[in-house]
Amino acid sequence: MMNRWQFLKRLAPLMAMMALVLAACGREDLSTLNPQGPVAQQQFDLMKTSIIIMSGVVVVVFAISLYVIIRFRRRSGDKTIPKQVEGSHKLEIIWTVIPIILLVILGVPTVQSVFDLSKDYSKDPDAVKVIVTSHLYWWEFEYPELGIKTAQELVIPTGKTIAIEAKTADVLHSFWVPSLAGKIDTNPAGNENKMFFSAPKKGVYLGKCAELCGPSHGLMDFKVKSVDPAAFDRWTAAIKAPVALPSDPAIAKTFEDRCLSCHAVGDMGGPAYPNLTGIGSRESVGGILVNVEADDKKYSHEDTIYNNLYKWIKDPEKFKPGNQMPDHKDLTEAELKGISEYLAGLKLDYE
Ligand code: HEC
Ligand SMILES: [Cu+2]
Repeated sequence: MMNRWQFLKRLAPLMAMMALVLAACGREDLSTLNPQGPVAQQQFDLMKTSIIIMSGVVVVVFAISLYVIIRFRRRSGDKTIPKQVEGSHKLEIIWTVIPIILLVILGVPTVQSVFDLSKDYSKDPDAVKVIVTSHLYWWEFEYPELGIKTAQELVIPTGKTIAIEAKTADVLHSFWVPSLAGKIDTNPAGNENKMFFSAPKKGVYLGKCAELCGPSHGLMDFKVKSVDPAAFDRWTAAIKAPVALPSDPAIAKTFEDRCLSCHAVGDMGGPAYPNLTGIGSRESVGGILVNVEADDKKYSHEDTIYNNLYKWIKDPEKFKPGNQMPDHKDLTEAELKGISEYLAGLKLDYE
């Protein structure tokens, strides 16, 4: 038989792994433990209430067990049968009533929150309506009342309720912005799920797909960017403004033939793939190639956007295995550079 030490030794790698996994969950912007909006706050409060109650139960039950184990252990030489308490009304009432009280304390705020958080804001004239459509492996955000369709970056005004209608274009995904609200599944077969959230503070919040959907599931990132309401109005105007083709006619031709068959910029191109209008102002390319300045300042923000676009356009498969954009390794260096420069320059002036 395994002795205790061997058992612990076998358990050690598992423990180490769990510690690592939990440490990775501690990423500030991906944590439900650092709520940044009222919906996430309410959910966090509920978690705290249940954890406090459950920890209390654990402490009390363990304390009583320990006491009983020590106090009523069989002492050497003692052959008597202990006093039998089977059918004790007093004990049975105690261990029925206490859990009922605890469940009520837990149940009341839970049910309250369930109703609060399932409110439907889709008809509320003050809410910003957004239809979220998940695709293998990108997110589409449509603002039906504003006539805007964009991808990968959900821009919202601070303080406003955002009424989400979530659906999918293919398989089951789940829309999740941990610091703002819990998950909502995007179900196949045309069914739509609703949720809402708001962000009182300006900021960029990381979102994830929370339902295993394919090889690039873990790379299906998006951002929620909250800006003050005046900046939001500037954004809605800027993203609807007309966009010109690349000024070099050869680059423009390649861009039209090779990219606008799928993508849209301004009022040109197709609606079924990520809309690239304003991509030069986004926080990332493809949700995962983040456009931040390198720490050593070797590259500026501009260079990073350009570099990310260039890398992505040439070989998207390298960054998101199984994604539905073809590679463009056949384009000439001049074409790749020209198109990347053009897209990096598609900026929206709103902040
Ligand atoms: C067959 C359709 C198709 C063609 C043609 C295509 N793309 Fe894409 N593109 C996609 C899809 C699908 C995605 C989303 C990939 C993902 O993230 O899973 C995408 C993503 C992108 C992104 C990232 C978008 C974002 O929101 O971050 C850029 C930039 C892009 N494509 C540029 C181009 C350029 C430039 C061309 C032409 C050289 C091109 N694409 C041709 C389908 C296409
Ligand atoms: Cu997914």
